[in-house]
Amino acid sequence: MQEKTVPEKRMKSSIWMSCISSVVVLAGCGQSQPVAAAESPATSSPAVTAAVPVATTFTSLPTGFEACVAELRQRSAAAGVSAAAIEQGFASVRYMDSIIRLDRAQPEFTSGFADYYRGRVSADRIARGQRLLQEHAATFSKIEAEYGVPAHYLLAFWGLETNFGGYFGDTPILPALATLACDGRRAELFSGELINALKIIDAGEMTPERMRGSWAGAMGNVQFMPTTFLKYAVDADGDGKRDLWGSVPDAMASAANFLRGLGWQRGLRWGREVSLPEGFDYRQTGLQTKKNLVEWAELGVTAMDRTPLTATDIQAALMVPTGSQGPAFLVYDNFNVIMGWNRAEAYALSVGLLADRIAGGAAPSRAPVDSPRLYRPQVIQIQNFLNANGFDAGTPDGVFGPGTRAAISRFQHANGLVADGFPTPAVLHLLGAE
Ligand SMILES: [Ca+2]
Repeated sequence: MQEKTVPEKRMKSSIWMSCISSVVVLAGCGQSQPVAAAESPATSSPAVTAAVPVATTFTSLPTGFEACVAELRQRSAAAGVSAAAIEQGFASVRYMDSIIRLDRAQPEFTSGFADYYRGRVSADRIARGQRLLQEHAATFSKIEAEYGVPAHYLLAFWGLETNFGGYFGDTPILPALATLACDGRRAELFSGELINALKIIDAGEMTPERMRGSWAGAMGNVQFMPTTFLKYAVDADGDGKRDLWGSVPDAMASAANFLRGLGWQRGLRWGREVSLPEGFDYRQTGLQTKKNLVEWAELGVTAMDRTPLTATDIQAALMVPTGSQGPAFLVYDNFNVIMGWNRAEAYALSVGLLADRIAGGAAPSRAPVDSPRLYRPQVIQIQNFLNANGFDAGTPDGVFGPGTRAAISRFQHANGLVADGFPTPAVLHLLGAE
């Protein structure tokens, strides 16, 4: 079994991972909202990552929007933004109530991975990705040679972030970032993003009027935050500007440059579907458990056609996003790179699986299993039950995340059940939450 990026046309099946929990629907959310807000703690926008530090560190901002904005202007000047760009940029800044409402929205319920996957790795999206692969073949070929990231991955990010440029978000970025900076909860993060947005304007790479995107500040075809833009965006079409809105070569090369910066390993895949033996101990699933392929093979993990795994020291984690009845995946280092772009497991698996399909690979052999929609009060009830019975689920927050899943797995094991952490109706019954 090759671990290369070469698409596996022969692969009979493939599939999915373990995060019933990372798919959260925000109450009242409209368009390009974060796909998995509950597991993107830093901010809910996609291309924010801890790997990309904000430009400046601050103490707290004054309360009151006017005073806060005055302070932000001073800090922008201190950070080297020109007076002209400050005037131009702040002319549009106003308090946006709607941003705060979106930022404070609590996830109403947790949806399962099966729903998430079907919505994002659709036949239409695969076909469009394949057409765009042909259309921009020369561009992608140059990008892969330079950055080491194959076209099908870039297309998968592009497809998931904006449906290949179909929607960038129409929120004016500067007022949105100023509002979030002055809201206080993540003042440091968003102040830095605002200043970096002004630097982009100062450099003449975008105007305040055209600088629009998601409500949390993500911009363009691949939804970069301003800090990511400054650090990783590149001018690939040679017009002297880094245009992530209007230039496909710029957007795709920038995405590749970002992934390389996050540690993408040339020539390696994201992961693959695997087959697990009867009686497998599912407590070994989840990103926290890494073993090399030799060790996984010793545990009975095989390729889907039951041939042995390649005996290598490649490190991998095993994911069963919809439990023991759904598909299982071994994920490699490049999967962690995808998680560096967006910390939601469901997102990262969808990127990998969409990439495989765009490259001509088959769908996973086992379909993800549907799971019940879990509402916040119900999840809190489950978390309280687990905590009360010694299966530490952490602080009850109503979000079905990896901690809750792991606690359910321990509960299942203690009760002689398959410890896959998946909340089937039978498991919910035992947890007192049907
Ligand atoms: Ca350009």
